[in-house]
Amino acid sequence: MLKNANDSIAKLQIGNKSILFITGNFHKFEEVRSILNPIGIAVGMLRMKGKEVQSDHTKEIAENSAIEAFNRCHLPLIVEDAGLFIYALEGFPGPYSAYVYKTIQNRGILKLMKDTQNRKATFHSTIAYYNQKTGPLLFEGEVEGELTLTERKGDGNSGFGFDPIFQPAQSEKTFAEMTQKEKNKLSHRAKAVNKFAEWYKKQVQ
Ligand code: ITT
Repeated sequence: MLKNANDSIAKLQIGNKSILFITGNFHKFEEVRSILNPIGIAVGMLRMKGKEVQSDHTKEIAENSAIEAFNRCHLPLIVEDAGLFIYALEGFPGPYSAYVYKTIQNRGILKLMKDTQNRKATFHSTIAYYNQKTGPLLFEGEVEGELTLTERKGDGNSGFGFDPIFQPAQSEKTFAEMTQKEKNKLSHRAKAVNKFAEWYKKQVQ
């Protein structure tokens, strides 16, 4: 498996602005790729499931995942840890977002929030970059918003995960009602990726 991955990586490293995104989530990869590719940073997706540390902070999870992934593939890479933090639920599901989405999904979240007036929530993203020289470097992004009363997908990109129930503060639409371009103007992930890109472009001229 790693041999095949290395073959594709060799093809990817045509210029020196190329990195791997270690993720099993193709939606996340697409969002990140659509920001990095147009500014000349090639990014390849590698699914490589490692051990994820338990922590309340996306920072710690992303940093540890980057170290673990680098120890296995020895190539410049990014990983991202993201989560939805709901105020009225003391930050739940936060670092447990993937598990909660898989088990109770959006319907379950809306049920938990039934009769709750305070619908404020924050999406948080930490991108961790790792290469031999720099070690782990962290870039963060956040977006404030509200949970909707029902799932709303519209004819946007339909999004993924909690997108149909999250409406950012600066918008009338949920993330799922937006095109990818619209989501990338506001999202936690786009903010973290843009910070990373700004730093990365200065390193690799
Ligand atoms: P990795 O392989 O990259 O870890 P993942 O899907 O487990 O993929 P995260 O741990 O970063 O990704 O995110 C946890 C969950 O939070 C994710 O599965 C979604 O359900 C939800 N989530 C994260 N970012 C989201 C976004 O932009 N829109 C909607 N839901 C999101």
